[in-house]
Amino acid sequence: MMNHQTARSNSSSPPVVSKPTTPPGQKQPGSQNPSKFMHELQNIHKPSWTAAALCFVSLCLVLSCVICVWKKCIKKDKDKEKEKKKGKEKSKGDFDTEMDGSYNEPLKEEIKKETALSENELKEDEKLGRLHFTLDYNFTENTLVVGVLEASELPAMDVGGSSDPYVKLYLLPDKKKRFETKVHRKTLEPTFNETFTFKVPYTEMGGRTLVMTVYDFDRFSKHDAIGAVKIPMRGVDFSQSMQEWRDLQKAEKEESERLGDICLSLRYVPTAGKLTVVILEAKNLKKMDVGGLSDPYVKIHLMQNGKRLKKKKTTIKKNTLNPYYNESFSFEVPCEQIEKVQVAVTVLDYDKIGKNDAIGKVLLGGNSSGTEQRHWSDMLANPRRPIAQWHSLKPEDEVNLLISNKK
Ligand SMILES: *[C@@H]1O[C@H](CO)[C@@H](O)[C@H](O)[C@H]1NC(C)=O
Ligand SMILES: *[C@@H]1O[C@H](CO)[C@@H](O)[C@H](O)[C@H]1NC(C)=O
Ligand SMILES: *[C@@H]1O[C@H](CO)[C@@H](O)[C@H](O)[C@H]1NC(C)=O
Ligand SMILES: *[C@@H]1O[C@H](CO)[C@@H](O)[C@H](O)[C@H]1NC(C)=O
Ligand SMILES: [Ca+2]
Repeated sequence: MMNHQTARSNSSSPPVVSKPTTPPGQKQPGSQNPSKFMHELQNIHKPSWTAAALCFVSLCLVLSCVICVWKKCIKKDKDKEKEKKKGKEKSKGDFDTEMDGSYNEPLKEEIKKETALSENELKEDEKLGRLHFTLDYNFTENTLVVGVLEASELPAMDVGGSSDPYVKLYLLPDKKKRFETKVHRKTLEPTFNETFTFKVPYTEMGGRTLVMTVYDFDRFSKHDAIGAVKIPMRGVDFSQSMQEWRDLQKAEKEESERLGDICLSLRYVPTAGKLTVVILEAKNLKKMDVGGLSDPYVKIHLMQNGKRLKKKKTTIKKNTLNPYYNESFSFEVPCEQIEKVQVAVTVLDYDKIGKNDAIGKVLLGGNSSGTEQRHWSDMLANPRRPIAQWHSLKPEDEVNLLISNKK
């Protein structure tokens, strides 16, 4: 915005300066006139000179007025153009949603939010940093390959003047297949250097939008979204690989389906070969019962190679979406095994009749991703000490897909 304005005023100022300089130099009266007439001539010329000067000053005034009005007109026109463009984008978005019937409602919501946000951005003009990434389409494998390289100039989200950034990415309208980079501690210039592949037929690429959101990791609260980059795939030329820096735009606070959050602590004592999981509490759980709140309880599975080794569960908390448990579970895991196991934590809604529905799930372990991996490695780095952390619940089938990939 700023550059735009300065550029405009620079280009329009030269005419104001250059025009006034031409008239004065030309009006030199001839010095060869007979001396008799000189006096009279000078008498006549004197008033005409002042008149000329007056003329000139008023001309300048008129000119500057004209320029002023002209500039305002141009600005209005440009604003109109901007609005027109925005309108076009809006209608394009609406068209998008009509293409994929099943995702109509959520997408429309999102587009509305997006346009509302972009209007806010114009006003606020916040600096959220930039993201460096690559895009490739592999025509033999039918995969979109996204390289998340690095971020730069990220804002500080923590009290200490730093952030703990990581990136989540998915390919709209499919929100189930999600990837996360590792968390990088206390940096505003993280180098991620990770690649992720989405299997999508080329014919479907036009309707997809890649969303990469940079988050600040926090152990004890919900992770803040720093900003996001959204790239509609229809505009990308896949005949060559693309590498680009993009400014992060303000991200929606809740980009995923809200299932709720769970707080648990992990503790490992290597000498005793004991892994302890304390389920502390959950909050903002998704409402599963039609006629009221949920009756949540938590199942904990110790897993290896996709197989369930042990199973434990908490008590059922009746009629609440914010249950408090503080229940502790221990597993025997020898030192040489700890790198090979995983802990799956599932929050379910108890139903007297029928099957209990899973509200959401998280998977912790060496091979888990993002914040879950962070929690696990913090536990291993601090033997004997319980380490508590909040996690956002993920859809059960998304986590199960992760588990089955590890078989
Ligand atoms: C596509 O993927 C295959 C297998 O990973 C690889 O051998 C090939 O070089 C890739 N092609 C391109 C254009 O990247
Ligand atoms: C990024 O990863 C590639 C392959 O893993 C490696 O060759 C390269 O040195 C890495 N770059 C940085 C800056 O870490
Ligand atoms: C949680 O449980 C532990 C062990 O049973 C107990 O010592 C602790 O006081 C409990 N914490 C709270 C906040 O209730
Ligand atoms: C972690 O992933 C690697 C490579 O995909 C695999 O060899 C290893 O068995 C996995 N470990 C666990 C605990 O799943
Ligand atoms: Ca943080």
